[in-house]
Amino acid sequence: MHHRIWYNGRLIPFEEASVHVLSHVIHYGTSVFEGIRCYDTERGSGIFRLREHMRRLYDSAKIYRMEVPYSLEELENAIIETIQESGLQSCYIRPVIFRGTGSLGVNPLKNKVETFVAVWEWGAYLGPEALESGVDVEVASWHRMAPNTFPAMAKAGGNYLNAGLVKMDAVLNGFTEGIMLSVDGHVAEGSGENLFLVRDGVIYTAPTSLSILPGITRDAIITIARSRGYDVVERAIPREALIIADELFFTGTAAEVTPIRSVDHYKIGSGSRGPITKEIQSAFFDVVKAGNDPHGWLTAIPARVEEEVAGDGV
Ligand code: PPE
Repeated sequence: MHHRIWYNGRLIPFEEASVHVLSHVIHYGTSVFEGIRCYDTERGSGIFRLREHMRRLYDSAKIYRMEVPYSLEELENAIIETIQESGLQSCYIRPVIFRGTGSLGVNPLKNKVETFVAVWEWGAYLGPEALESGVDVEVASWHRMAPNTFPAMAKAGGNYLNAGLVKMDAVLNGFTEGIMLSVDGHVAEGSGENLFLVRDGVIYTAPTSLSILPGITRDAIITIARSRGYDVVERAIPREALIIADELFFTGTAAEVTPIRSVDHYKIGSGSRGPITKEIQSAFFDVVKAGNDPHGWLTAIPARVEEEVAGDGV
């Protein structure tokens, strides 16, 4: 189903939501964006950590000197309106801020800042079996950017040229995903996911100083794991620690909590979802599926006002 797109302040039909070929973003990848999920929980539709995603979006825009013509609250309302209009109970939400037309050449300062929000249904990111059985991955030959090349804290369109190389190699080599190392060879993250490692009951993940995206699911999983009594350590992880890990799992908005069952054909742990991964995954799904929300992470989608609903049928 093609849902309406919120484009520069208005909800417009899907077919009309196009950009000019001379938009700066087409030539130079000058966009910042978010990926957010709205869940159909047992207590109604709720957006997972909307405020945190919007903060990261506005941080990304600030880093790239983009002046967003809408306040954060206005864009949150635009997202809620787009979901309401779509009629979807659960969806993936993609707000994008990009440099449009204005001038040609690298300097984007004179190019218009444009904004849109799209929503669509998106199932399990790494395949329907992945959440239970785990995925097979490789260590990628392309690394994450060095800290003095691209700002890793910005979720920018151009960053995903690197991610795309990693993903294409992985898929063509018969794997589901690739794990990138940092510029100095430590474990960083997947092409679209953060990574966690379990060894002897302790949970490890890379620090943000290694040019990973500071994932919002990563932060939620750290909170969940600590609240269940686990030690979660953010520190540089050597590549070979992947091989001897008891458990590995990915986290991300799209990937949720996905176990990894092998790396470069090395079996990880028992070769299936490990017990701590399972526990953390269940605790995560208890929030987003059951709607048990001790941390206040869900933003409810209010029902549409009555005249609008009535108006639809007339
Ligand atoms: N690292 C990268 C590189 C990344 O792209 C994501 C999200 C994460 C970590 C996890 O961040 P968070 O979603 O805040 O927990 N990747 C998004 C885009 C996936 C895509 O194919 O596009 C996502 O999961 O929505």
